[in-house]
Amino acid sequence: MANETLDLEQLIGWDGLLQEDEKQVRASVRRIVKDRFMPRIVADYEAGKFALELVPELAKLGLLGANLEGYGCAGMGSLAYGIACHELEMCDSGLRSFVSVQTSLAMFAIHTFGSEAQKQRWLPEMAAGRVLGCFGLTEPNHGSDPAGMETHAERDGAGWVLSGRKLWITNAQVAHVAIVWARTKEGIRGFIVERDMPGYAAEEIPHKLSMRASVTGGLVMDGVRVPEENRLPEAAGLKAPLACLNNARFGVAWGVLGAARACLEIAIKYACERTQFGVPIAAKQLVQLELADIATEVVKASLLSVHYARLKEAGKLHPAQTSLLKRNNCRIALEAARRSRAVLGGNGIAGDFHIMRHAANLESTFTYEGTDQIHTLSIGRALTGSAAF
Ligand code: TGC
Ligand code: FAD
Repeated sequence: MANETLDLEQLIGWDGLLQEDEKQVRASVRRIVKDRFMPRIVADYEAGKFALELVPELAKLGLLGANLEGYGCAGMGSLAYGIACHELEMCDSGLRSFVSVQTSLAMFAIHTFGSEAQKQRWLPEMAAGRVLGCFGLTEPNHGSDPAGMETHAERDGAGWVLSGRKLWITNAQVAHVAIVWARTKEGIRGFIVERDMPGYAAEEIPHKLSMRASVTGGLVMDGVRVPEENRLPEAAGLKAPLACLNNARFGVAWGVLGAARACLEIAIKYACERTQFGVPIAAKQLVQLELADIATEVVKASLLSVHYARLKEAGKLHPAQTSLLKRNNCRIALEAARRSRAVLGGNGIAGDFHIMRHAANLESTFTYEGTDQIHTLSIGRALTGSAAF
């Protein structure tokens, strides 16, 4: 008992919390991450490259559209999907982002707001990874406040003409289809824009210093003619894209705990091996304080995530609870990365030790899918009934 060690999974008590199918998802995603993604992530990150050629392997595991039913999707529960996001982000936030956007934003939008013909046409191909999607809500002048969007669509005979710009769009340059949100005379509507439609282009955002192993770009729509059959018929108003975001924010909240866990595990290993003043630094009380604080926050956040996942599975998770989870987990993950990095001293900034990469990525997770401040205000609105945006 005296010197028995417990790892983070044991501290959380995962095995008592997960059902058999959830443990299987954890094991299969962990394996592909270890065998296929981890060996290349340092080089990919430096090169600013996403491992596009491995997408079929993600699809084979049922990770694309994982939590959707039918149309070739795996129909996983929310907790299984959360665990998958957690394991992916143990490697890199960009890897989880790819799956999040394909699953929770692009496919979810079609699954929830699309016609039967749209679902039949796109979802099986997207689940197989043969068609990639992106989600265009943010614009150069409208991020936190998408209600002000300038992208607009005008009716033209049997179809629409779409013009405007979207910015900071994950998967933009690799997407075959973009879910584009645009203002119309009837209010905000969603469109499936295909990449070969004249007037549509995706542009790379150069010089990114975060999420370097993820594809991020801008969308340009210059009089793109989109047929009526590409409009999402069930999407009316801003609440449609915001409903997609609930789903995606849940995946981010689970994912960032994977990054936090990776950082903590690296810091523990390093502290046990690194000797200063004649003993491993792990034997120093101030180092143990760092590790204990990080572990405590990750354990608490994991337990909250499990509870909220069960509520989500029961259809009872309120958007304010999703805001609370996203905000809390992104905060503690960023703090975990910073404090873990310090445990490694100078080595903490070296790519081979991974933590600095996680820290840089986690800055993006703090901002995207609703900034920390926006979620603070969403919780505040839920508590007080007063919107302070
Ligand atoms: P507000 O008046 O509050 O709401 C308008 C309508 O929407 C409804 N609604 C929601 N519905 C479902 N889920 C939610 N979370 C909802 N929040 C609001 C609301 O009931 C209302 O419906 P109705 O029927 O009355 O019309 O809207 P607002 O303009 O005041 O804005 C509220 C605010 C600030 C919370 C919202 O604009 C917001 O969430 N802003 C943040 C924008 C954001 O998160 N953008 C993310 C872009 S996508 C992204 O970052 C992907 S990263 C991908 C990756 O790589 O992983
Ligand atoms: P702004 O809204 O201009 O905010 C700037 C600052 O002001 C923030 O700190 C913000 O919290 C603060 N602020 C704004 N309003 C208030 C307020 N009312 N009260 C207090 N503070 C406020 N978008 C997509 O649509 N699709 C994607 O796939 C996508 N992927 C992304 C990938 C990455 C790597 C990144 C970094 C972003 C991505 N985004 C995507 C965009 C992201 O959602 C936005 O960056 C985010 O919503 C914030 O918008 P903004 O950058 O315009 O910042």
